[in-house]
Amino acid sequence: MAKNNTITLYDLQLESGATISPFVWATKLAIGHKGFEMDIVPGGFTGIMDRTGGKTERLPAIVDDGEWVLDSWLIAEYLDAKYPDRPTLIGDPSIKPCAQFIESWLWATAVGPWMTCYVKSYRDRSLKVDHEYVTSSRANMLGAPLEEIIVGREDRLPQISANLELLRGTLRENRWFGGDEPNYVDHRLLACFLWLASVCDTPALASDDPLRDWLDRGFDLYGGLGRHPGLSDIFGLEQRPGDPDLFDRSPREFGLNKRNTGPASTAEETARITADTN
Ligand SMILES: N[C@@H](CCC(=O)N[C@@H](CS)C(=O)NCC(=O)O)C(=O)O
Repeated sequence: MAKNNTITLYDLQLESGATISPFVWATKLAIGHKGFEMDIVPGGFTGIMDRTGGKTERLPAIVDDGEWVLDSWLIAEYLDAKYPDRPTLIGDPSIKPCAQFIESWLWATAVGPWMTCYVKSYRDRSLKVDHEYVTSSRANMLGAPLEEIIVGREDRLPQISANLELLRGTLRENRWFGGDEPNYVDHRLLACFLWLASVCDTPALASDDPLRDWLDRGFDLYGGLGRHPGLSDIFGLEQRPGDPDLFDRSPREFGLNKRNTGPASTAEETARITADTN
Protein backbone atom coordinates (compact mmCIF):
# COMPACT_ATOMS: atom_id res chain seq x y z
CA MET A 1 0.00 0.00 0.00
CA ALA A 2 1.37 3.39 -1.01
CA LYS A 3 3.00 4.88 2.10
CA ASN A 4 1.04 7.88 3.46
CA ASN A 5 -1.32 7.41 0.52
CA THR A 6 1.39 9.01 -1.64
CA ILE A 7 3.00 7.99 -4.91
CA THR A 8 6.24 9.55 -6.13
CA LEU A 9 5.95 10.99 -9.64
CA TYR A 10 8.88 12.12 -11.78
CA ASP A 11 7.49 15.16 -13.58
CA LEU A 12 8.53 16.86 -16.82
CA GLN A 13 8.10 20.56 -16.23
CA LEU A 14 8.33 23.97 -17.82
CA GLU A 15 9.93 27.01 -16.19
CA SER A 16 6.52 27.83 -14.63
CA GLY A 17 6.45 24.45 -12.89
CA ALA A 18 3.55 23.32 -15.07
CA THR A 19 3.77 19.84 -16.57
CA ILE A 20 4.41 19.80 -20.30
CA SER A 21 4.30 16.13 -21.30
CA PRO A 22 0.89 14.68 -22.25
CA PHE A 23 2.10 11.32 -20.95
CA VAL A 24 2.90 12.80 -17.56
CA TRP A 25 -0.45 14.59 -17.53
CA ALA A 26 -2.22 11.26 -18.16
CA THR A 27 -0.34 9.75 -15.23
CA LYS A 28 -1.15 12.67 -12.94
CA LEU A 29 -4.85 12.26 -13.73
CA ALA A 30 -4.58 8.49 -13.22
CA ILE A 31 -2.97 8.90 -9.80
CA GLY A 32 -5.62 11.47 -8.85
CA HIS A 33 -8.39 9.14 -10.02
CA LYS A 34 -7.03 6.41 -7.76
CA GLY A 35 -7.22 8.81 -4.84
CA PHE A 36 -3.50 9.10 -4.14
CA GLU A 37 -1.45 12.16 -3.32
CA MET A 38 1.63 12.89 -5.40
CA ASP A 39 5.13 13.51 -4.24
CA ILE A 40 6.43 15.35 -7.31
CA VAL A 41 10.08 15.10 -8.27
CA PRO A 42 10.55 18.31 -10.27
CA GLY A 43 12.67 18.83 -13.36
CA GLY A 44 12.74 19.31 -17.09
CA PHE A 45 14.23 17.52 -20.08
CA THR A 46 17.84 17.80 -18.94
CA GLY A 47 19.12 15.21 -16.50
CA ILE A 48 16.24 12.69 -16.53
CA MET A 49 18.72 9.81 -16.34
CA ASP A 50 20.53 11.43 -13.40
CA ARG A 51 17.30 12.18 -11.53
CA THR A 52 16.04 8.65 -11.94
CA GLY A 53 19.33 6.95 -11.12
CA GLY A 54 19.69 5.69 -14.69
CA LYS A 55 16.26 4.05 -14.73
CA THR A 56 14.80 5.93 -17.72
CA GLU A 57 15.35 8.52 -20.44
CA ARG A 58 11.62 9.22 -20.72
CA LEU A 59 8.94 10.35 -18.30
CA PRO A 60 6.60 9.72 -16.54
CA ALA A 61 8.02 7.31 -14.00
CA ILE A 62 6.55 6.53 -10.61
CA VAL A 63 7.87 4.95 -7.46
CA ASP A 64 5.35 3.24 -5.22
CA ASP A 65 6.66 1.73 -1.99
CA GLY A 66 10.09 1.39 -3.58
CA GLU A 67 8.76 -0.15 -6.80
CA TRP A 68 9.62 1.71 -10.02
CA VAL A 69 7.08 1.72 -12.84
CA LEU A 70 7.79 3.39 -16.19
CA ASP A 71 5.49 4.37 -19.07
CA SER A 72 2.07 6.00 -18.74
CA TRP A 73 0.13 2.94 -19.95
CA LEU A 74 2.09 0.50 -17.79
CA ILE A 75 1.58 2.82 -14.81
CA ALA A 76 -2.21 2.85 -15.33
CA GLU A 77 -2.25 -0.96 -15.62
CA TYR A 78 -0.06 -1.25 -12.53
CA LEU A 79 -2.35 1.02 -10.50
CA ASP A 80 -5.44 -0.97 -11.48
CA ALA A 81 -3.73 -4.30 -10.73
CA LYS A 82 -2.23 -3.20 -7.42
CA TYR A 83 -5.24 -1.20 -6.19
CA PRO A 84 -8.34 -3.00 -7.54
CA ASP A 85 -10.52 -1.66 -4.73
CA ARG A 86 -9.98 1.92 -5.83
CA PRO A 87 -11.76 3.58 -8.80
CA THR A 88 -10.91 1.74 -12.02
CA LEU A 89 -8.91 3.35 -14.80
CA ILE A 90 -9.10 0.78 -17.58
CA GLY A 91 -11.47 -1.91 -16.36
CA ASP A 92 -12.91 -3.75 -19.34
CA PRO A 93 -10.23 -5.06 -21.77
CA SER A 94 -11.90 -3.26 -24.70
CA ILE A 95 -11.10 0.12 -23.17
CA LYS A 96 -7.36 0.05 -23.89
CA PRO A 97 -7.52 -0.54 -27.67
CA CYS A 98 -10.44 1.91 -28.01
CA ALA A 99 -8.52 4.55 -26.05
CA GLN A 100 -5.40 3.97 -28.12
CA PHE A 101 -7.38 4.34 -31.35
CA ILE A 102 -9.08 7.59 -30.27
CA GLU A 103 -5.87 9.02 -28.88
CA SER A 104 -4.01 8.23 -32.11
CA TRP A 105 -6.79 10.03 -34.00
CA LEU A 106 -6.42 13.05 -31.70
CA TRP A 107 -2.65 13.12 -32.18
CA ALA A 108 -2.99 12.93 -35.97
CA THR A 109 -5.82 15.47 -36.07
CA ALA A 110 -4.71 18.03 -33.52
CA VAL A 111 -1.67 17.33 -31.33
CA GLY A 112 0.73 17.01 -34.29
CA PRO A 113 -0.72 20.02 -36.15
CA TRP A 114 -0.77 22.08 -32.91
CA MET A 115 2.89 21.19 -32.36
CA THR A 116 3.63 23.03 -35.63
CA CYS A 117 1.89 26.10 -34.16
CA TYR A 118 3.30 26.05 -30.65
CA VAL A 119 6.75 24.46 -30.83
CA LYS A 120 8.49 27.81 -30.36
CA SER A 121 6.65 28.57 -27.12
CA TYR A 122 7.18 24.89 -26.13
CA ARG A 123 10.90 25.74 -26.24
CA ASP A 124 10.57 29.30 -24.84
CA ARG A 125 8.54 28.08 -21.85
CA SER A 126 10.89 25.20 -21.04
CA LEU A 127 13.55 25.50 -18.32
CA LYS A 128 16.44 27.72 -19.42
CA VAL A 129 18.76 24.75 -19.10
CA ASP A 130 16.58 22.83 -21.58
CA HIS A 131 16.44 25.46 -24.34
CA GLU A 132 19.35 24.17 -26.40
CA TYR A 133 18.22 20.54 -26.22
CA VAL A 134 14.57 21.34 -26.99
CA THR A 135 15.60 23.60 -29.89
CA SER A 136 17.73 20.95 -31.57
CA SER A 137 15.70 17.84 -30.72
CA ARG A 138 12.36 19.34 -31.81
CA ALA A 139 13.90 20.79 -35.00
CA ASN A 140 15.15 17.27 -35.76
CA MET A 141 11.72 15.81 -35.01
CA LEU A 142 9.87 18.32 -37.19
CA GLY A 143 12.48 18.83 -39.89
CA ALA A 144 13.02 22.62 -39.68
CA PRO A 145 14.05 25.39 -37.25
CA LEU A 146 11.30 26.16 -34.72
CA GLU A 147 10.83 29.75 -35.91
CA GLU A 148 10.14 28.48 -39.45
CA ILE A 149 7.78 25.71 -38.36
CA ILE A 150 5.29 28.06 -36.75
CA VAL A 151 5.04 30.42 -39.76
CA GLY A 152 1.43 30.65 -40.99
CA ARG A 153 -0.03 29.16 -37.83
CA GLU A 154 -2.87 31.70 -37.77
CA ASP A 155 -4.07 30.15 -41.03
CA ARG A 156 -3.81 26.57 -39.67
CA LEU A 157 -5.40 26.95 -36.23
CA PRO A 158 -9.02 27.43 -37.47
CA GLN A 159 -8.95 24.21 -39.51
CA ILE A 160 -7.42 22.21 -36.63
CA SER A 161 -10.32 23.34 -34.45
CA ALA A 162 -12.85 22.49 -37.17
CA ASN A 163 -11.33 19.02 -37.48
CA LEU A 164 -12.30 18.12 -33.88
CA GLU A 165 -15.96 17.62 -34.78
CA LEU A 166 -15.88 13.84 -34.13
CA LEU A 167 -14.86 14.51 -30.53
CA ARG A 168 -17.62 17.10 -30.14
CA GLY A 169 -20.17 14.66 -31.58
CA THR A 170 -19.29 11.92 -29.07
CA LEU A 171 -19.38 14.31 -26.13
CA ARG A 172 -22.81 15.63 -27.14
CA GLU A 173 -24.22 12.24 -26.21
CA ASN A 174 -21.87 11.20 -23.40
CA ARG A 175 -20.84 13.08 -20.28
CA TRP A 176 -17.48 11.32 -20.13
CA PHE A 177 -15.86 8.60 -22.24
CA GLY A 178 -16.09 6.62 -19.01
CA GLY A 179 -19.88 7.22 -18.86
CA ASP A 180 -21.09 8.95 -15.70
CA GLU A 181 -17.52 9.19 -14.39
CA PRO A 182 -14.24 9.78 -16.22
CA ASN A 183 -11.96 6.84 -16.94
CA TYR A 184 -8.52 6.47 -18.51
CA VAL A 185 -9.90 7.29 -21.98
CA ASP A 186 -10.88 10.73 -20.68
CA HIS A 187 -7.49 11.05 -18.99
CA ARG A 188 -5.58 10.23 -22.20
CA LEU A 189 -7.55 12.78 -24.22
CA LEU A 190 -7.65 15.46 -21.52
CA ALA A 191 -3.88 15.05 -21.18
CA CYS A 192 -3.49 16.21 -24.80
CA PHE A 193 -5.47 19.37 -24.04
CA LEU A 194 -3.45 19.94 -20.86
CA TRP A 195 -0.32 19.70 -23.00
CA LEU A 196 -1.95 22.26 -25.31
CA ALA A 197 -2.64 24.58 -22.35
CA SER A 198 0.98 24.25 -21.26
CA VAL A 199 2.32 25.55 -24.59
CA CYS A 200 -0.35 27.66 -26.32
CA ASP A 201 0.70 31.29 -26.44
CA THR A 202 -2.32 32.06 -28.65
CA PRO A 203 -5.75 30.44 -28.30
CA ALA A 204 -6.58 27.20 -30.13
CA LEU A 205 -10.36 26.96 -29.69
CA ALA A 206 -13.34 29.33 -29.86
CA SER A 207 -14.63 30.65 -26.52
CA ASP A 208 -18.01 29.00 -27.14
CA ASP A 209 -16.59 25.68 -28.38
CA PRO A 210 -18.90 22.84 -27.24
CA LEU A 211 -15.79 20.97 -26.00
CA ARG A 212 -15.53 23.55 -23.26
CA ASP A 213 -17.92 21.81 -20.89
CA TRP A 214 -15.99 18.51 -20.90
CA LEU A 215 -12.63 20.30 -20.84
CA ASP A 216 -13.61 22.53 -17.90
CA ARG A 217 -14.86 19.52 -15.94
CA GLY A 218 -11.71 17.60 -16.89
CA PHE A 219 -9.31 20.38 -15.89
CA ASP A 220 -11.13 20.64 -12.52
CA LEU A 221 -10.70 16.94 -11.70
CA TYR A 222 -8.87 15.72 -8.61
CA GLY A 223 -8.53 19.06 -6.85
CA GLY A 224 -8.06 21.06 -10.06
CA LEU A 225 -4.92 19.39 -11.42
CA GLY A 226 -5.49 21.23 -14.70
CA ARG A 227 -5.68 24.65 -13.08
CA HIS A 228 -1.95 25.21 -12.64
CA PRO A 229 -1.18 28.97 -12.98
CA GLY A 230 1.45 28.23 -15.63
CA LEU A 231 -1.21 26.97 -18.05
CA SER A 232 -2.65 29.27 -20.73
CA ASP A 233 -6.28 29.75 -21.68
CA ILE A 234 -6.85 27.52 -24.71
CA PHE A 235 -10.10 29.37 -25.57
CA GLY A 236 -10.46 32.67 -27.39
CA LEU A 237 -9.65 31.86 -31.02
CA GLU A 238 -11.58 34.28 -33.27
CA GLN A 239 -12.92 33.29 -36.65
CA ARG A 240 -11.63 35.68 -39.33
CA PRO A 241 -13.30 36.31 -42.70
CA GLY A 242 -12.43 33.36 -44.93
CA ASP A 243 -11.69 30.99 -42.05
CA PRO A 244 -13.63 27.73 -41.83
CA ASP A 245 -16.22 27.59 -39.02
CA LEU A 246 -14.27 26.78 -35.86
CA PHE A 247 -16.94 24.21 -34.98
CA ASP A 248 -20.22 23.04 -36.49
CA ARG A 249 -23.00 25.22 -35.08
CA SER A 250 -25.82 23.10 -36.48
CA PRO A 251 -24.54 19.53 -36.58
CA ARG A 252 -26.75 17.26 -38.61
CA GLU A 253 -28.34 14.25 -36.99
CA PHE A 254 -28.31 11.08 -39.04
CA GLY A 255 -28.07 7.32 -38.56
CA LEU A 256 -24.77 7.38 -36.72
CA ASN A 257 -25.58 9.96 -34.07
CA LYS A 258 -29.39 9.94 -34.06
CA ARG A 259 -31.14 7.50 -31.71
CA ASN A 260 -34.00 5.64 -33.37
CA THR A 261 -36.91 5.70 -30.94
CA GLY A 262 -39.55 4.87 -33.54
CA PRO A 263 -40.95 6.38 -36.76
CA ALA A 264 -41.53 9.84 -35.26
CA SER A 265 -37.81 10.15 -34.62
CA THR A 266 -36.91 9.34 -38.25
CA ALA A 267 -39.85 11.04 -40.02
CA GLU A 268 -37.95 14.19 -40.95
CA GLU A 269 -35.04 12.20 -42.37
CA THR A 270 -37.37 9.87 -44.23
CA ALA A 271 -39.22 12.81 -45.77
CA ARG A 272 -35.92 14.31 -46.86
CA ILE A 273 -34.41 11.20 -48.43
CA THR A 274 -37.63 10.15 -50.15
CA ALA A 275 -38.40 13.63 -51.50
CA ASP A 276 -39.19 13.72 -55.20
CA THR A 277 -36.36 15.74 -56.67
CA ASN A 278 -37.72 15.76 -60.25
N1 LIG B 1 5.51 5.62 -23.99
C1 LIG B 1 5.96 6.58 -23.01
C2 LIG B 1 6.37 7.87 -23.72
C3 LIG B 1 7.04 8.84 -22.75
C4 LIG B 1 7.71 10.00 -23.48
O1 LIG B 1 8.08 9.91 -24.67
N2 LIG B 1 7.92 11.10 -22.74
C5 LIG B 1 8.55 12.26 -23.31
C6 LIG B 1 7.82 13.51 -22.92
S1 LIG B 1 6.40 13.82 -23.91
C7 LIG B 1 9.95 12.42 -22.74
O2 LIG B 1 10.23 11.97 -21.63
N3 LIG B 1 10.83 13.09 -23.47
C8 LIG B 1 12.15 13.34 -23.04
C9 LIG B 1 12.94 13.96 -24.13
O3 LIG B 1 12.37 14.41 -25.12
O4 LIG B 1 14.16 14.01 -23.97
C10 LIG B 1 4.84 6.82 -21.99
O5 LIG B 1 3.67 6.63 -22.36
O6 LIG B 1 5.13 7.13 -20.84
